[in-house]
Amino acid sequence: IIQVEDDRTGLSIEALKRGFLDNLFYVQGKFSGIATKNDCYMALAYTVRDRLFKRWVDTAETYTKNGSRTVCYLSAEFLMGPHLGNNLINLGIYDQVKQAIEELGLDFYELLEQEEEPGLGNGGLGRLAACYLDSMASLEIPSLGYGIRYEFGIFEQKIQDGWQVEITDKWLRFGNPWDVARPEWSVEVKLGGHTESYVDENDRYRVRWIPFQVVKGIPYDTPILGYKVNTANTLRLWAAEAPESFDFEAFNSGDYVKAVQAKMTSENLSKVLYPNDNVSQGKKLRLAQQIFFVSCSLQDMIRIMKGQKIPLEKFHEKFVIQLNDTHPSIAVAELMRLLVDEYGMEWEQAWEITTKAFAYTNHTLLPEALEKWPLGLFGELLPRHLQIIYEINGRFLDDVRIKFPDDFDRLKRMSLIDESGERYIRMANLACVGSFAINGVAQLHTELLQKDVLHDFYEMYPEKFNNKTNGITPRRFMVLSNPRLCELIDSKIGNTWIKNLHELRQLEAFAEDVEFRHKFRQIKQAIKQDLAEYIKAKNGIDVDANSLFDIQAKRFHEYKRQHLNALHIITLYNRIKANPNIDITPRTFLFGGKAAPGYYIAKLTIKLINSIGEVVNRDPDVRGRLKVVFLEDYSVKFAQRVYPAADLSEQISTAGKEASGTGNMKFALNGALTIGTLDGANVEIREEVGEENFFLFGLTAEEVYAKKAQGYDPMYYYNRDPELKLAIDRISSGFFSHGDANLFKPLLDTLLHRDEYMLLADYRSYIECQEQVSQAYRDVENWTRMAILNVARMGKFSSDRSISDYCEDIWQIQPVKIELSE
Ligand code: 26M
Repeated sequence: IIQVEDDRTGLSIEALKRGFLDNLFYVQGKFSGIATKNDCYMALAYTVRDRLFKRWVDTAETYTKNGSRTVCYLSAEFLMGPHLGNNLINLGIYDQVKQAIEELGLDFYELLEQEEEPGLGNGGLGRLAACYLDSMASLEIPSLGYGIRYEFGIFEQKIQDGWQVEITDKWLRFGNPWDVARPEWSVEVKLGGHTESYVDENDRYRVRWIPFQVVKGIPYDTPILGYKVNTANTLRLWAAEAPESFDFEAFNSGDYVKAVQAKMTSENLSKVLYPNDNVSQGKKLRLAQQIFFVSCSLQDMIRIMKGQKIPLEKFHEKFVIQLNDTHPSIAVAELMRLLVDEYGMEWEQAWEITTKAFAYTNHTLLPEALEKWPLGLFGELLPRHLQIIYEINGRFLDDVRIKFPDDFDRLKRMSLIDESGERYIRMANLACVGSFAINGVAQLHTELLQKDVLHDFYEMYPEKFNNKTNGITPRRFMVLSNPRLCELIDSKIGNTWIKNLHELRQLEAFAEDVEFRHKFRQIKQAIKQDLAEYIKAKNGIDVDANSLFDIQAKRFHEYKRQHLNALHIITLYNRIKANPNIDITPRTFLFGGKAAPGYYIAKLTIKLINSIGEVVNRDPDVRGRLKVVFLEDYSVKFAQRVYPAADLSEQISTAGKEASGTGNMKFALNGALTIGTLDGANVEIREEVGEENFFLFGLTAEEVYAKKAQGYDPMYYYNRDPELKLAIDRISSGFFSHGDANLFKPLLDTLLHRDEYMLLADYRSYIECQEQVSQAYRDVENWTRMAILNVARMGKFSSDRSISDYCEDIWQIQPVKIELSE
């Protein structure tokens, strides 16, 4: 018999081509002659999607039949990045598909470029959630990601006259081939209104919530395929709509406009991602978004249990819910409400289940990022949850009193309600009380949580605390983004390192191999050349691919200290101006990242960097030895281009401020050396790669606190370090701002008079360390040796390792193998 491959599932070049042409015809409704690039991208996306569906359906069927224990990862953000390339990698058909597309006379890379990435996150926290989904699927862990299908994701960044300008991200404009709406699993979420008490038929005191508004949540499912396994888990994102039943009344009473308005208010809930990173503003719509996706998700879990005929009493056996920061922590109160009010469970039993179901990850030590909701606002939107929180709090404070008698200050600090002034609900306290596990995201971060931010909770529940150092997926951030380096690695140690990143250790031996070093260098060089061409095309700036590529790519925030990097650039520039013949190592300074639209100092820092670039890039004295380039609209897609091109990774946050960082890991894995402080995961990266392969500078977290306690005065450093003074005076003189001495004043004022993030204290140490970097870069062979050792020793930072640790220590969950049915 002749076996003919199916157009929907076949993996041969011919089947792939037929599948593509079929989808171009039936999905896009076009013939090749008039098909746009986007039509072709869509047809290709559907062709790949077709090949995922068998695995997706079989995975769902297996989990349903087995009633498998499942991790629910609740996150307000999932920063997934483009799906197409990643799915090709995980399916193991990248090369075949590339060939098929090329045989059709199309440019494969151009089609990959077409994808509008779902930018449904701000930065580290959202991207971590995406890496974890990849690892959970790759490790065959039954899991569901739950979040919000924002219509507008993180804004698109344009640079105009050196300033950031925000443009709405209309990522759904051309449709999304990767998700499937499941209106049949829609749920309703109540908002506002008031509560009433009543006595039920069994003489039990009950509460009923009469909402002001009901919003419908519609789930959209995206398959999350693991790497070279059959597991395809689900990312389920909720979109808000008005329920038909609700606008009926207004329609019938003839007030059509009012009815449509009510519809609009409902749809607002999933309209836009809040573009703040590491700061909470206490906006009502944000709280509404949180309860919306949390309630939808919990109701969905209950529906799944019913479908599998598992009694609700076993909720915590069926599901473990990981709270990605406090953003979904209202879930603690919402699960209590569902169990007690809607399913009539006794409080004690409901609390037992709830506190066995939740685990909480903290991602920040910054006080301004800790979520707290004004009590009034909270009660208006969630009157029933407010009562439940009071009840939880009363019982909790009784426990505190028993453990720590007569410690009134402690009670005030630990209360779920801040009553020191205007009253607030403290979401971190709710998350700590309602969870059985609490983790930080790097060793140092977890220690600081225990010592400081969550110290009282650590004393109350030491057994809940644990560390889970972050990780990144090597599939997206190596296999997909750096094929040339992967090919070299594979030629020496095979390709099983992709599933077990520790195997990269075998590369250590090749650090001493001249020929390997040469190839390693050639690859880095070629990638830098590509980026240089991109920069030439986009920014019109010539950059020298032989220069040291010094890159800082991350959100703009004062604690991340992009302006310290800027002070270094100015210092080098000043040295050249003082002595144009000075011998310096040529460098290209690249910056990428967005500032929160309302964060003035961060936006001014972007303007400063662009202004420095304007002067430095064209000053003939510089002779092209320094270039400063701002890379517009940094995104996951763009990040994949940037990491492989770096020689030097800037990880220069004030010690004690960056919880972990994950960009630091992506750079090092791609063979960049790090200049960094002892902050977040830098500490562990340095431990792994060896101190001789890491450029360390700056105060330690302890020294930062000690200095603050002594009464830190930035002027002390300004007055004593002539080079520092000169650098700052260059800015304040208006030299970089066409003579305008006022432009950067707000930035300089914070530096000279408060310097919350201690740039001036770390300046000299940073400059000296950068000099070591410049010297080291001149020793080409040794630099390459160090870079190879960085790659070889990054095994710990695979998100597979992080996820295995979560599974063992927190989730108590095992892999489930998926066999494909006939
Ligand atoms: C909160 C309230 C209202 C609107 C937005 C927010 C909000 C959004 C994102 C707050 C924080 C957000 O992200 C914080 C974040 O990305 N933290 C980073 O998490 C990474 C993953 O653990 C760490 O590596 C970074 O160090 C940490 O800064």
